[in-house]
Amino acid sequence: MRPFIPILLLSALAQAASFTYARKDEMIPMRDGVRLYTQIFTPNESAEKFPFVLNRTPYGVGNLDSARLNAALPELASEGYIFVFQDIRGRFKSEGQFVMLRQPREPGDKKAIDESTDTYDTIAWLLANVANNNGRAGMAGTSYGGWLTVMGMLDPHPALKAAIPAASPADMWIGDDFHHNGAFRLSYGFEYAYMMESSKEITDRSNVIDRFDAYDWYLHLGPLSNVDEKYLHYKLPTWNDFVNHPDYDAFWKRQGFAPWLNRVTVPTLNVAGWWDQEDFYGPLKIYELLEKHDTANQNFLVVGPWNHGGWSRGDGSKLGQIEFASNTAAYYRREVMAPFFAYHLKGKGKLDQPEALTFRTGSNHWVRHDLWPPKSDAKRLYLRENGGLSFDAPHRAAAEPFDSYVSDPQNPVPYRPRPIDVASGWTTWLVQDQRFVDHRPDVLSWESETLADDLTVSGKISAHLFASTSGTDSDWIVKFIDVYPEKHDANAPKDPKMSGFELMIAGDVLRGRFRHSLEKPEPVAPNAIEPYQITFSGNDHVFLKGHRIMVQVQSTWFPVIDRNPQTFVPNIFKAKETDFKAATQRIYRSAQHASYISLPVDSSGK
Ligand code: PG9
Repeated sequence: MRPFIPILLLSALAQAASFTYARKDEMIPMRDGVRLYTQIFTPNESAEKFPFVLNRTPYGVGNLDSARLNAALPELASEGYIFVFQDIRGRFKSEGQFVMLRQPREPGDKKAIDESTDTYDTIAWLLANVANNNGRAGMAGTSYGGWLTVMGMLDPHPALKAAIPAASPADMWIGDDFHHNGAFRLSYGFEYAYMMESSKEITDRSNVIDRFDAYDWYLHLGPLSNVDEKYLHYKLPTWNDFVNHPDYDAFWKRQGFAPWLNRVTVPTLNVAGWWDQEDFYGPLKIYELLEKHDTANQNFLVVGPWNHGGWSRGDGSKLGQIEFASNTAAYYRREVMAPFFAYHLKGKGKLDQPEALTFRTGSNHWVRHDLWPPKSDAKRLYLRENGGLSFDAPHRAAAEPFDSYVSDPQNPVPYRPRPIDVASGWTTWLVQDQRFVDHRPDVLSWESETLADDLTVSGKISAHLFASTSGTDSDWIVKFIDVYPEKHDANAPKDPKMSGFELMIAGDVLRGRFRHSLEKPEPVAPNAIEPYQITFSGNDHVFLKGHRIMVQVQSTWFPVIDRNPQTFVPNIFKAKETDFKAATQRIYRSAQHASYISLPVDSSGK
């Protein structure tokens, strides 16, 4: 896990600096008297007036100097900005109290503070107290910093003229760091709460995770109630929130952005990575919510082949073993991010920003869209007999065909190969070759014939299962996979080590108890056939000629997702050891109950 990007944007590509920067540290007062620690870097040998670029963080602003700033942010530093880095309330050197993703204040409450008012007050202070500013400010940040950027946009200071929120979470219960469709992201949620709330700074999680294989550690932990009993002792606010809010209640809804993003206040460039292991739902959702109100065409989307923060460091030519044939991250920083700020903050250049710019994986090129998701034809890919996948629907038959497996919470499917080292592997697990579980008896796979032509999928893929469980609750995990050709095939990969590689293009979990309502979980009747649907956030991918398509279904993904006891209990955080039971799962593939994947097929030939 690498849950934080300590500064705004990190880049390995230092380029010649054209400015040196003088640093000044300030304690900036907020409207309630709390003072926030802020480092301000001003270009020091120019008469020109500069805009601010503000980055606010809970991870500590660090200790930059001019040379390191130039090396870390070459594309912006060489242009000349006044860079401002700030510790948010209650973190590191700032005063006040930290609240995890502090909920936005009630509209109209003039006395309340939130991250939006702290941003406003900071910008007001900067304008009044920093010489040579041009009266404009931009904001940028990744993940928590992206979320803080969106908060700054809610009720913005009039000087805020552009925002680049990257990988901002939008809803921690539906699709970002802490839960996915109601299933708890155990390893992330536990470790993050521990690291962030044990002290004002970051606490090392290896203080608690004392086995090298985190899979083993979490399995030995047993039911989630042991987290408080053995380690946290009811002292961490975020863990207490997890336990006290197991369903999609007012707490999670209020923390999510949906009610607040009801106008586009500043030009906004939303940035996301296809293989972001933390917050991929968020940026696409924020773009979608803002887009409904974007009458002045100021809301844009960029998605590249990146993991969490991958746009901000390195060249982006490769992720894990997957190669992209160009320097995608460097391209984004140079051709998209830098011109966006230069145009809006300095009035420089022309803006050539399409509505959505996505890197089409598989064929490896950038595509400009007028609309996201683009118009497409929904095509159904059916789960068929003998582990087949086909665009032809199953025929009607007297018996109900299905495939079956036993899901055992005592032996959950690992989400990445063991040993799961908390210090490495997290950032690339989504591009891990899925062959490591392919033949487990509790992971079912269906595979298409070899594709005779390229198949382009652009937009939202969704999985539609008809399934039953012998238990009374169950998780359904669906992985949608691009299978590379074998080494002797006509279209064999150039690198023989990639032969037969199983690359996950989309994967997610649905906790069965929430199939009808996210607010009110319901038990499942044992062995009853029920429909389950997972809608993935988005893709732009070409399954190349010679490749095959695979779907995998399983019911555990451990420890990234906590174990469903498979026996319905009102609150899984309070389940007992004896509630965890093996269950027999069936995935149906009859004409009456045809399980399929819906694909947004793009035949435009872009
Ligand atoms: N994914 C991290 C996070 C964001 C917001 C809340 C909790 C965690 C991060 O990288 O900042």
